[in-house]
Amino acid sequence: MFSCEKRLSSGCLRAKRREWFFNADIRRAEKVVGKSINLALSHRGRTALRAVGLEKHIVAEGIPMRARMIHSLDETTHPVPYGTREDHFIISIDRRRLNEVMLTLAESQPNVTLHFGHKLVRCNLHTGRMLFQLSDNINERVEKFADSIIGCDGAHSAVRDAMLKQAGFQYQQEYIEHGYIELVTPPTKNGEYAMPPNYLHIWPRMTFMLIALPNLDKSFTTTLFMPFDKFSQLRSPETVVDFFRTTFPDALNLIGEESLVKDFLGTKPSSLISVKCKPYHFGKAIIIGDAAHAMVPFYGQGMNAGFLDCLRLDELLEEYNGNFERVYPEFTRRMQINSHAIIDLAMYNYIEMRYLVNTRSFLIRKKVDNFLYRLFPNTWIPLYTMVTFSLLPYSECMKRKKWQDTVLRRGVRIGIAMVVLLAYYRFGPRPPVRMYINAFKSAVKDWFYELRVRRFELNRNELIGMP
Ligand code: EGO
Repeated sequence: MFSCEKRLSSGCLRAKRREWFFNADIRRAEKVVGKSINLALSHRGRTALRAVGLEKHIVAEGIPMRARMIHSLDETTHPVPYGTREDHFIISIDRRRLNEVMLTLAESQPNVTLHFGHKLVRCNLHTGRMLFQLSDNINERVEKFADSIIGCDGAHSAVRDAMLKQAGFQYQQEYIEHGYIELVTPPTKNGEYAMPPNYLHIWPRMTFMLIALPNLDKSFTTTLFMPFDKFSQLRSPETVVDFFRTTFPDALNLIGEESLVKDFLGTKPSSLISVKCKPYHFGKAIIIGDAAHAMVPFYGQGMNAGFLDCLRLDELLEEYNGNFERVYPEFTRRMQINSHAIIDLAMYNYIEMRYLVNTRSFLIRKKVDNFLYRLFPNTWIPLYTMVTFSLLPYSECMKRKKWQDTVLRRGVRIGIAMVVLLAYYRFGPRPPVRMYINAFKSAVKDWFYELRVRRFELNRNELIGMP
């Protein structure tokens, strides 16, 4: 999706003509391949939708998920609430519906034109020239000129490709070893949800992760994350069913063997890519959303971060009276560290979730987090809660999490030291008490010194620019 801005009367943003170009019209697509069917909408995404008057509409078409439902290997389930407040829920929303609503609103704007079947093949960031290939006729090319180009054309952005050739553009991408496929958990024979609907269902199994999000038609979209290696090992109906029987027994019952085998062997697993780059603008062009910061899906923030880009860009355009030359660098300046932070957080989750040894460790982590949150609701906000239910910049969420970790570590060490000290005082030889006190004092001093060093190193690492 690209916007080409044409100033009709300079200065006034509303009067500006905006043209948007799309590869395809998702509303008319048979099936959207290689993209997940549902998306998790949370506070950041909702805030952006609210700004364009779409929040109520979209929320009404989504399904609230108020807790995770953890599925253990022994087929027991454990709900863990997302928060303490009534409004602490995330929303499962259908990608196609979401696009329908947004496209229909965009189309109704007098200054907006949508062009479908236009695939960007080349663009000049400095002249604003864009060359499109038409899907109706592959040999036909269309040329357009714009005052400004907004590239929100996804993880494999063509606008970003043009930036790659610019001196000073930093770029880093990573394909992770996991791929994913989507399976369907159909409604029961009575036409009811096969599992409780208002949950994000998670089957944590170390390197294999299964999640299920509810749909309005009473089915669940069930996504399996697994290393590509493993996908290529499971090539026959028997091995697939066996794998599910030993790894996700309850899910196998709900999906059904026949449909599992059909979906599993009939679809090629999609890959997951993480992209960091800097800056987000060159000449007349800027990139936002996945084009600027594609991330792995293990935080459920990709769409939310993209929508927030739109809101922040719009606010800046307002603030600088539509002056792109000033808006674009400012956008990069403000968004960069936060985009990088959520990319890292998503990647940490990918690693962290894999190394959770079993469902129990997952549960314990979540329960300890929630417990501390109840105890200190203003100071000890779990990372997931900050990221999902607040507008605190992603980099701030990360900083607070680091602080929590340090406090926790310090607390544990002081606790251990106290116990050792008391035991020694009680059972050990008995030199003067003052010696113990001095030893304790210098130990505390050492810890604080170590903390300062670590904080300095953290900051220094953050300062060394690129990712
Ligand atoms: C310890 C345990 C530390 C996406 C668990 C961190 C992500 C991470 C992919 C869930 C929820 C929306 C999602 C939680 C953690 C969507 C999400 C979470 C997945 C996978 C996902 C949670 C679509 C990480 N949010 N989340 O806490 O419930 O915790 F499981 Cl594979």
